Amino acid sequence: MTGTRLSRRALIAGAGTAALAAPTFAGMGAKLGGMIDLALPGGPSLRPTTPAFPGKGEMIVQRIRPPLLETPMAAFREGIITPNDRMFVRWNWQMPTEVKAADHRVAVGGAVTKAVSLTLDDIASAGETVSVIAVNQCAGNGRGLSQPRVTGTQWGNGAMGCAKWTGVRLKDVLAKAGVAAGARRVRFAGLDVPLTDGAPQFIKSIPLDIAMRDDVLVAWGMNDEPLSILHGFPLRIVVPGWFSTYWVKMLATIEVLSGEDDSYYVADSYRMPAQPITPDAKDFPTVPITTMPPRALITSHEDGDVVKLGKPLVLEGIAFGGDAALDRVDLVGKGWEIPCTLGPDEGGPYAFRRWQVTLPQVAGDFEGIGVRARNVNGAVQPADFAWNPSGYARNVIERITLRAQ
Ligand SMILES: Nc1nc2c(c(=O)[nH]1)N[C@H]1C(S)=C(S)[C@@H](COP(=O)(O)O)O[C@H]1N2
Ligand SMILES: [Mo]
Repeated sequence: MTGTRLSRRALIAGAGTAALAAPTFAGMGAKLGGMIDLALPGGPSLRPTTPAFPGKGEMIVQRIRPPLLETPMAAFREGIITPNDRMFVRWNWQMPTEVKAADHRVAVGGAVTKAVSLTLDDIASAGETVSVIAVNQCAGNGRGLSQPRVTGTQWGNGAMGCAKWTGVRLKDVLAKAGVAAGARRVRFAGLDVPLTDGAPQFIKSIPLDIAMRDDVLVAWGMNDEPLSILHGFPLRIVVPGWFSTYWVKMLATIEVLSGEDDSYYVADSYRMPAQPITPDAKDFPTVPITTMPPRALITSHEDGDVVKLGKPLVLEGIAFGGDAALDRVDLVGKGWEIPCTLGPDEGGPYAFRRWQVTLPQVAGDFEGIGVRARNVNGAVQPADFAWNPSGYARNVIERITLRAQ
């Protein structure tokens, strides 16, 4: 983590009212950019793209309201930081489209010594301002590639991005209320509420030891700009190494729990089979989605691209270690593998890192090649996809075929 210029003053000064004129399909009609093919094997694969969302460049539209916007893979071709106008967007329920910074409060309560209601100024002055570069990845990233097909947003691999997050440590905010003895978990709620009567609010909790980590933040900055409404203005939780379902946006409530969390999005949803299962399995034990496994993707080429016979071939892409630093990336084919060269470690253990490999001479087609990341804990991407009913935590080696001509 490093110090930053997006300081407390910037938070207060920059944070007036954030408002979002959310586009509708009708209003957006003229602005629809093009169509993009996500190459999803099990269903409709074409999606419209649009630059119509405020603060966003050309994004893949999975849903307008609540917004689900996917990052085009082209955004991952340069650098390790995903620009704010390309970061994917995901809301379970429609969020408020206007938030006044001056009126915003974060209630800290539950198993605490003294419940408090904090202004943005209180939060910003709760401790040292820190930044961490970390991958923000939806647990369902790549779900649309599952076979057999699964339910949920049919994402390609663009429900992820890497940004620099700036804020204060969650533990310093918790200290304002004082965590009571016997506390077990810390739960977060945002300003968004369900659209349907009786539907559960999107609230999520993490174990206390994770909440107390030095790099778990209550963040207001994303790539040196205040969070936009779409990304959770004015504050969001950042848990590096964990899937971003826990990175609650528009943070309004922090609740310390002295027992287990039986709320819907922890106890019933966002869960994986405890052991590998087959698609016909019923009534299997489940565990919550938590940390991210390592992943690598080729960004220089797409499936079906033509490469020059007899010439050298340079392949490039991004990788990340998940909940531990990246250790290595290998290019793998059928029965062979070649180590890739990692780019400089620019962002630390939770960031994207670039990789590259040069093949001296193209001698023919490359059938089903892919890249395989391993992290320093020894976690390595599997060759076979561990199917699960929600397509969570996909990290199978993604393969493409290149034609030589
Ligand atoms: N308040 C709130 N926070 C939320 C969500 C939500 O629906 N409401 N969705 C979560 C999920 S599932 C994801 S993948 C990330 C997406 O973060 P982003 O939109 O900034 O990319 O936000 C998380 N935080
Ligand atoms: Mo998500």
